[in-house]
Amino acid sequence: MFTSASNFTDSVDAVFLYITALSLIVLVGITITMIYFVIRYSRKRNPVPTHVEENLTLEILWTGIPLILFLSMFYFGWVGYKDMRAIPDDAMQIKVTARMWQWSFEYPNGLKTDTLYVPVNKPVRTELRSNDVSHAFFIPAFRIKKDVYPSKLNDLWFKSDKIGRYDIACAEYCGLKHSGMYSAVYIMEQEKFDTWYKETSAKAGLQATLTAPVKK
Ligand SMILES: [Cu+2]
Repeated sequence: MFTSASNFTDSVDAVFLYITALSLIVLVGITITMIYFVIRYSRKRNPVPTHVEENLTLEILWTGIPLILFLSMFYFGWVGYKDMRAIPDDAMQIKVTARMWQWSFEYPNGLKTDTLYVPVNKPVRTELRSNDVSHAFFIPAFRIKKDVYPSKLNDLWFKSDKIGRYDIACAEYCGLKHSGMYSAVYIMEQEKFDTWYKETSAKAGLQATLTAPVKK
């Protein structure tokens, strides 16, 4: 589960583990306290009810501690999210188009593919558009996901240092064959990518350039 396949994997997994661990601690803590109270303050042991006065210290503590814990979850999530929004200027630009029920990718020179091929260790910025309904671009191994709308342009970036093939899924229910809306991203050695890009572009009658004007 915890394999590092992109620049975001470690931070997302860390936040995930942190939230799970904290939730478990809180769950166990509350359950133990509850069981203790049920036994300690049962009617059998306390036939006469006591009137309980307010306790300001206790109230501040049980408000303050959970607040700090929950805000810390937010903080770590926010830090990771900020990195996801800081798109490097030298990122390779790929236009991603979603439609029921497939993905298509367009390289800066106009080359179109149904599978994504990118070089290893290269930042990639994907521009996400939909031709019909709402979809979501999801690469589970990279821990990145973003909604894809017909009316609004979204973008997302990643960098992978692990050669391999990774699933691209649609993570927003988009109709009958939503569950089959898969593609893949291949992370390739730079030279292999260059060769692939040159050959595939040539077949499509295109020049193998990666320097089309950046549109933001
Ligand atoms: Cu979809």
